[in-house]
Amino acid sequence: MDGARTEPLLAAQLPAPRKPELLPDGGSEAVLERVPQKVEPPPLHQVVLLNDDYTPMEFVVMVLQEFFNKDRDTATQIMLQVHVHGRGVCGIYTADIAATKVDQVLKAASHAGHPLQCISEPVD
Ligand code: TYC
Repeated sequence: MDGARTEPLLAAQLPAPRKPELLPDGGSEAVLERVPQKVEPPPLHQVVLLNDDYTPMEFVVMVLQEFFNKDRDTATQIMLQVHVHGRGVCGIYTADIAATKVDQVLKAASHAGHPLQCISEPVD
């Protein structure tokens, strides 16, 4: 016999629990320092309307008011920017929200029978 124990230890045979160690300040409770979290802001995406020759200007203005919360003057300016320059930014969002906006615009355009195109792209 080498003295190795084969029976399970009874509670009474277990070593007594160690006393919590005293901290240098004499207290026995640890205080965790708050560690500043380094959280990056989410990448942003811009929703861009593209020009075409067929979608009525009024429909584009309505889309900008309805889905991008623009007032009528701002919506008209953005629509004209797209009409003249080929594209225009409707708004800047997180990726999920930008994708939802694109979906809403494409569904509304398709429902109304217009070829209006809308994309989302990362903001640099
Ligand atoms: N070019 C269109 C027209 O002359 C108007 C238009 C503006 C279409 C913006 C799309 O994203 C657009 N009826």
